[in-house]
Amino acid sequence: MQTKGKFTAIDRVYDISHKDFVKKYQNTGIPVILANATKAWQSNLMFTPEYFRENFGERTGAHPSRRYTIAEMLDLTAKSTSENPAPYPVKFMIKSTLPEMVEHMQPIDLNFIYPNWLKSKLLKNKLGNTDMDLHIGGAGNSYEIHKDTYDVHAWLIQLYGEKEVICFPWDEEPLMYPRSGGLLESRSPINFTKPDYEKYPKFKEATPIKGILKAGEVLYIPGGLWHTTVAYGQNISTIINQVNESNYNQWRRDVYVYKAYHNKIKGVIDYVAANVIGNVCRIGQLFGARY
Ligand SMILES: O=C(O)CCC(=O)C(=O)O
Ligand SMILES: [Fe+2]
Repeated sequence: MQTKGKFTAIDRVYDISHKDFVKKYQNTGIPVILANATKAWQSNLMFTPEYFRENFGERTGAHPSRRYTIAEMLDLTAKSTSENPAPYPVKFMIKSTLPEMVEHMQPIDLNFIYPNWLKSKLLKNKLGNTDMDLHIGGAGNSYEIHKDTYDVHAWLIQLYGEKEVICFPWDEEPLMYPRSGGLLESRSPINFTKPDYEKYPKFKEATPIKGILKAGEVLYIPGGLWHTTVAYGQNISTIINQVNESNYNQWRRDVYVYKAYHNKIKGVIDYVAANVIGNVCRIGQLFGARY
């Protein structure tokens, strides 16, 4: 099943070199589904609900309302419906809360997510999330329409089940009615599955680019692109963020804009830090460092 209406399909590629990916998708800002990408992992389809329940059932993740355990989320998403959806997203942080998973996700960059300056030790998890959010969803769950904080590139890795992924063309930002004020500028008030066209009439003109992301597949979402997801059944996914030369200028600008909204001085300090980090990574790369 898919949301209805006119749309273009997201490219799905089965075999592409890193070089061609960079040329065709990363440097041009086009989203793409890499259908074979998790084959780089030895057991790419091992991350089932049973695996999570047996190994991490009692570990917890955050939702604005309260914390939930993995076992609770597996129960809630198994019986989730569009009328009565499970809470979503509840964020489980893989590296800090489920670190045992990481050894089964090698190479973590899937031989595609590099260079990634967020890996630089200088960042220490600041100025962009370097942990990996794990999301357990169910039928009726939809993420808010948004673009990612700091314009990072995002790699949405589908570990189990499937969900619909929806991106919007670059020039359609005004049709998303971005909220205002710091980070909120990257969030839309529109409910994708039940849009209020009276309140947000321009959203009718949006022309989504969509696809169904299946277990083992990976969606590349270029930084700054508005997107959302819709689930029709139980599914589990994770996200890796990336910054490199291709989105560095946008990332640096956002670091300033978002921080300065709350505190001008903090904005300037972080902007200077972003400059130092960018130049260190750039020079490191010239000398052969692999981020
Ligand atoms: O997993 C999803 O539903 C979407 C996640 C996403 O876009 C994000 O975490 O920024
Ligand atoms: Fe996102």
